[in-house]
Amino acid sequence: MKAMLIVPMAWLLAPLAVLHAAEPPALRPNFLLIIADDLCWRDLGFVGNHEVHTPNLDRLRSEGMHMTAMFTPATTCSPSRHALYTGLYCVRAGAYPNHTRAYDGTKSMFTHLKESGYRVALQNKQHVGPPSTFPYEHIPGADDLTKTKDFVTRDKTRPWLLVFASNDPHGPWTRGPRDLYDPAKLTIPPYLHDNAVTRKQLAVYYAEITKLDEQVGALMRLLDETQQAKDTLVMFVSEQGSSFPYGGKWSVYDNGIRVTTVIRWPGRVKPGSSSDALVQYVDVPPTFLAAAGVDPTQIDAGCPDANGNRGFDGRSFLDVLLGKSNRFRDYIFSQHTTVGINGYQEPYPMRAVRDERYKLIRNLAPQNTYSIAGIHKGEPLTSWQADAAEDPKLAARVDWLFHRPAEELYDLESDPYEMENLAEDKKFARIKARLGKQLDAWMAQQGDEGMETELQAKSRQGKSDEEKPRNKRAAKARGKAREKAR
Ligand SMILES: [Ca+2]
Repeated sequence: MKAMLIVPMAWLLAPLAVLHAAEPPALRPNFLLIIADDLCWRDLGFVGNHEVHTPNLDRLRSEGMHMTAMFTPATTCSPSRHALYTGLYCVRAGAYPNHTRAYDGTKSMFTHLKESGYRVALQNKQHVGPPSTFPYEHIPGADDLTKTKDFVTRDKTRPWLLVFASNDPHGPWTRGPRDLYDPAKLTIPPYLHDNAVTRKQLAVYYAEITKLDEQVGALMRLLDETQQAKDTLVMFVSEQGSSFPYGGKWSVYDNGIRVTTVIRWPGRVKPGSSSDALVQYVDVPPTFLAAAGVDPTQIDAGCPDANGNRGFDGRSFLDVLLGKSNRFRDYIFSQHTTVGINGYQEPYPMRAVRDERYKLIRNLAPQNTYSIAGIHKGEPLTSWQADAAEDPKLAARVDWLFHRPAEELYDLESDPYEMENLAEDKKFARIKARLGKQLDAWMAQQGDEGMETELQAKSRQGKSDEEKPRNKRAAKARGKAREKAR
């Protein structure tokens, strides 16, 4: 009977604790953020792809909230993760090409939660820098949870943040139970060209999604075993699109930037609930801080925007999670930087803004050819090109991968695969102008100069200045050690 009384009290007290950030809430949750790698948001059982076996993710979804309109502001691994961890859009933080790093001094949710008493760790895939921006303890590998268990049980007096960054289903697709998927029997999504090569690749991609699902199952068992499930907010994100042509990665189409998101938080988030509120990765750190009783509006993100504002670009969507609201953003934004990507030939910068229904894309160098190693070379594209010799519709679809107009406008409601460009249709001129104004304002706030910014991308790759002296010191120490050994 006593326990029955305590539970409703916790419900009442916790939101108050969030409002009065100075007073720590009675119970601060642990955070387990699980990140897939190159998983198109559509390719999960509970999202509607019933050919992909994801029993553990299906269960997680039934125990939490499915957020159907989360978006990443970038469409490759490294800038997506920087935005997800820092709460800052990519250009402002300096982390906009692939294999990038934030400006020195930028802070992340690892910094902020650590400062408020959390223990913080990241398991497996990193792809962020500089190290001082991301002060986590690194746990290598994704398949062995021995060190994970040690981390989550080591100190019961302090809550923890663990980011579990899987490598699955990032290509090459070599892992997972392939026997589950017969290429001949698969349904080919309408945005892919159906041939034997596509089928074979889709089967091994699906197997690797099931591998990811097994990792999720193991993590959930670990929380159960260590009796931390009820105290832990679990968030799963699909990261960004798959590496199939039109699978979305390296593009700002919805397949690339839309993110399947599930949040389980026992006692706080209603099991089996859904929200279609527009949210972005940059909103995740403020939300975690709010859930931990820290006021995210008082945070110094460590890196100013073009107006000198030092707060997050994102805001807390805690009210959406708690079922108090289903409206959040009016617009989401994304960018893609080609310079510095493996095998890129010419700059091909993209910018996009989307509301609930429409998306405007600007390709800032439409006179160039978009060509990178990932989608424009090798299979399945070579087989698509061969088939296109006798299929004009497919030929046009293949050509679109390389050449796009300066502007693209889509009605996502009637055209969810973004195949009918309305940018030149006068009926949509007002919608295009409204979205264009939002995009201009976002780029200005970010200090994004379009092509200029694209051309500076390489200066945002590699090691930071902060790391270089450390390397020099290490090299000097190694030299001394060698001398001594002689
Ligand atoms: Ca990725």
